[in-house]
Amino acid sequence: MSKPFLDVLGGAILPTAPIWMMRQAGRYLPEYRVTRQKAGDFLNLCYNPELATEVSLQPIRRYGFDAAILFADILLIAQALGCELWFEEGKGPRLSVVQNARAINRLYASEDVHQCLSPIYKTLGNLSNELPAHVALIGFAGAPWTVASYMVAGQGTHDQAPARRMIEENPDLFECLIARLTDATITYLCAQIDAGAQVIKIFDSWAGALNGKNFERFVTAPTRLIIKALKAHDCNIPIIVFPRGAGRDYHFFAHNVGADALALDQNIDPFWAAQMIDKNVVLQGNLSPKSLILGGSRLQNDIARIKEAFTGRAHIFNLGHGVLPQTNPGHVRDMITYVRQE
Ligand code: 1CP
Repeated sequence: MSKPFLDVLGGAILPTAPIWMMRQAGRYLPEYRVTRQKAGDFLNLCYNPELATEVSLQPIRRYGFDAAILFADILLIAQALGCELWFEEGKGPRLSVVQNARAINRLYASEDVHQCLSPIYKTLGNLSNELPAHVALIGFAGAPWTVASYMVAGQGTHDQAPARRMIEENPDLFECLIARLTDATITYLCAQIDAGAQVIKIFDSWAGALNGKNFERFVTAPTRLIIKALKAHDCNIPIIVFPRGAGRDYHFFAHNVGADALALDQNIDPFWAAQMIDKNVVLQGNLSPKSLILGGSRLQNDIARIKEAFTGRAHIFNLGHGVLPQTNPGHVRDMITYVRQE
């Protein structure tokens, strides 16, 4: 059976775009909250293949999305490299900081990440067996820059100032950290492909915090290396990149890194993207998560504008960023109806 999501990634233009949502398995769903409670905490949920499979399947069962995404987190790789990682309720991730050569040298070798991450591969194997035939399976990782920015700060920040300071003070040392993450991410993503991931998405959620030479060196170059290695591992694996906030750097990014598809954040005008971005690049996005919270005519109008902009292009419907916990699950159903209405 064909999978519309994979067909579009191969360049097909369908009458209605395939749909999934960033963070579609998450706290806006009551069934997710029940399973998360059963797991005890978020990390236990990520490392429990049975429960992680269950939460990935929940939005597929409820809404019939065209793709399921592995349930995990971009920061697990830091833990697999030997950093401490925990999630503070209501506050977000916390990590032991990596800010000097000693801390970088202490990180484990790439091949050793499997020891920590093997439950993730098991989740992908379960999902491959359990997903309906028309639904594609997405594996993912954070891009080295975004993951490094959390490792240097020890937590999320609004402006990535600690990592940017490290770049200013010691760019070569920062590059060592990026190189270690690039290697580990390649190892991790190749194993995800072997375990059943049919598409890989690389989240560079903080790409917008760098520009110019630093954007090329720490955002574009490592992602290009990762994609080259993944294509060498499996020449058919489609790759989606998400350089959130990259603004005008969006324009050539997919081409510069060799990606098949570009996920657009909600600050990119869809008409600009449709016109400026090479037709060979599949576009994904880019409804604002706030529009999904508001619902009603705002939601309907925003979706109509996205559909109009991407008419005649290979397009995957998605949000510009993750679905927010306060989202009404009914609005998600409305979104799907509006997208599929011809
Ligand atoms: O309390 C909970 O249940 C935890 C909330 C949560 C969830 C559901 C976190 C904490 N991570 C996740 C899962 C997750 N994270 C997925 C798989 C589920 C799905 O998409 O359906 C994915 C792909 C991610 C990716 C992720 N984690 C990103 C990149 C995408 C983005 O949102 O920009 C980032 C930056 C993270 C870090 C992270 N993990 C969790 C939080 C709250 C954050 C952001 C922290 C911060 O910057 O303050």
